[in-house]
Amino acid sequence: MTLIDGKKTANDIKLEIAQEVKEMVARGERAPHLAAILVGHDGGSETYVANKVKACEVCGFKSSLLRFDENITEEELLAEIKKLNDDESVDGFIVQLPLPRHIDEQRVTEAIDPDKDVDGFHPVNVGRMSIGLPCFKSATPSGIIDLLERYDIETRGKHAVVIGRSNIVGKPVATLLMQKAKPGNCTVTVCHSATPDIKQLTLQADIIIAALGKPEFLKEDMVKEGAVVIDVGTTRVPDASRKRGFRLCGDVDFENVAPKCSYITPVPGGVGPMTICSLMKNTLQARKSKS
Ligand code: BQF
Repeated sequence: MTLIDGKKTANDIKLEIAQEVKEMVARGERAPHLAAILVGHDGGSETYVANKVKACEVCGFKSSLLRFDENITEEELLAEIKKLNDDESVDGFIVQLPLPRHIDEQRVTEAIDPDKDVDGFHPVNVGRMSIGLPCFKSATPSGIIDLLERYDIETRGKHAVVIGRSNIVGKPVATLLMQKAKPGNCTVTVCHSATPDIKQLTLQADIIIAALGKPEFLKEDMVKEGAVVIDVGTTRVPDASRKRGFRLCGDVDFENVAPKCSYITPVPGGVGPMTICSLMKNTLQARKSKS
């Protein structure tokens, strides 16, 4: 069993990006600039945005964090997005999700200029990705593909089973895995809450992507010997023995599943750091496409 070290891989990629930025700046070019909009004070969102700001520092990017009260109206938020769309000093920006219930996330996402949509959530980027055109790829799926590539994991002709069909992970990772490009060329099955017998399907999988958001859902009796298991779950589970009062829990029963796997990602330190890293890659790409 090989443990896939997402933290190290992400750090390696960030150092490659930092080197490239250093060379850009030495040539007299402006460093990439990522802006982030954070609404309210959700604990998870605070952490995620802090991770993104920190990654910008490591990569030599400029970052701007724009905080708004959770009572901001949808119209006010849309106006802030327009400002960032029009601000030539900003290469790319994200709106940290989830948003408060009174704001329509889809409307917000569609207000972002697709050329600055470094999360890759705008329908234009989703559509371009689905037909294999250049675009900003959704960060988590793109991080998963990078891990498969960096660990030289064969995907061609393999059966990948994706559990979960969200617009930000399940659907786009299924899209990338089925594409003819490398790594890809998988036969892909997508399971979800209406799938009658998920175990019957995961037992046939060479590669399992667990992205349903249910702690320790994937058990050892659902996994074929030698499978590759990618855990996308990041649920906060109460844990009094931790100083923060919780621990991050994946969608895989790691302790029991890991011995059966050829490769497996841990939580934390697996897919999560790669998600942040993909955002940095997209921001660098946004900067370069404008020069
Ligand atoms: C790690 C996210 C659900 C909903 C909205 C490193 C992150 C997480 C874990 C992180 C996530 C999850 C992010 C680890 C960003 C991934 O060491 O295992 C980094 O910051 N993520 C997000 O921005 O929005 C989410 C999950």
